[in-house]
Amino acid sequence: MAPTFNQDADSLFNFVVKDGNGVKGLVESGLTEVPTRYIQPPHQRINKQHVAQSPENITIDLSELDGPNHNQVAKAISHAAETLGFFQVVNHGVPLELLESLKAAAHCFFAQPPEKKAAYLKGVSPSPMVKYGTSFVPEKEDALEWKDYVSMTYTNDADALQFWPNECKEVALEYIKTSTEMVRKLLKTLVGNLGVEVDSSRLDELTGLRMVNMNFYPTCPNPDLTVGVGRHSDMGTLTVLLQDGIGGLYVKKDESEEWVEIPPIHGALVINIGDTLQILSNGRYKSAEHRVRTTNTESRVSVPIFNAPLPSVKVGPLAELVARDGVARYREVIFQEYMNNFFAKSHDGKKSLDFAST
Ligand SMILES: O=C(O)CCC(=O)C(=O)O
Repeated sequence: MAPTFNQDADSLFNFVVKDGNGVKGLVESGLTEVPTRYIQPPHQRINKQHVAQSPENITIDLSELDGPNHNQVAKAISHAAETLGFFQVVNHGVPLELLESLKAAAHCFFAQPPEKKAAYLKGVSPSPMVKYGTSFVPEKEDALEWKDYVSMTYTNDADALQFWPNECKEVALEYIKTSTEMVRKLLKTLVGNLGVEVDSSRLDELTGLRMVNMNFYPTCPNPDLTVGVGRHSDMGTLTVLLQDGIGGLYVKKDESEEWVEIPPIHGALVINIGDTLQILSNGRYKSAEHRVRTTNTESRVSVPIFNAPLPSVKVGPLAELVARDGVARYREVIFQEYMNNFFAKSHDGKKSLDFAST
């Protein structure tokens, strides 16, 4: 008979979080309905029927940035960053076979027995740069997210090859390497369209911290009651995200309660603006509030790279923009402190930006 965890919240928490069985272990224990701890309050649930269509939901051919349509494409990128904060790119320079290998590697990592994955739990992982876990900050959340993940922070190739899990290290490293050029190009375009000059070493600082996650969303018996990831914006500069064909990624239209689905497009990568770029641009570019629905059909995987400033970097609105706008909409923050605040709280829309408010 399937275990029931509802009567004993501690045993559920220990099984899923502390012992590292994850949501996947919970599903495999044979449950037929989600435990209470996973039930979201009504305002956080994702109703598939209430999804808007949006003309801002666009796909950009990045190869055109190097051709005669440069200005037009650069404008489209900036427009997307000013409105939805999300867009998709094709001809991005990351080989399509690598995208397939990344999805396969994610499945391969999570298919392992729990004890293999638990070797990367916080506190026992062989490196602080690798962490396996579930939900976002389970200790702080009233309702847990229906997601397991492994997170790999890049320091150098040798560390990645030594410490990252065998099932995914080579492809994850290749993903970072082949996407770096695209991220620089996008950031240069976005900053350039603000009419500000930023030198190459500053661009390096602003994207010097790179974290690849492999997210695994097991099938869920009650998608209407749960979330894969709750509403949040990303803390960094630009996120590059590979999603599989299952769907369920939603982004909030600015200043409204309307949500738009980012449809899976084979071979495309999703780009979204993070809080750092919103701060740097003095509010002109919008970090995108997004969330993920669960499904009861198939397990979903996604593989984001979070490109963020180096921890010691000071992040504040660009001086030229403050002079032009006549106001600094954010204060300057040390990115390590921004990050500490981000990871100390459960997902709550764009509240993370309050840390930099003036
Ligand atoms: O899985 C996705 O599509 C989005 C993942 C995400 O938002 C995150 O990992 O922060």
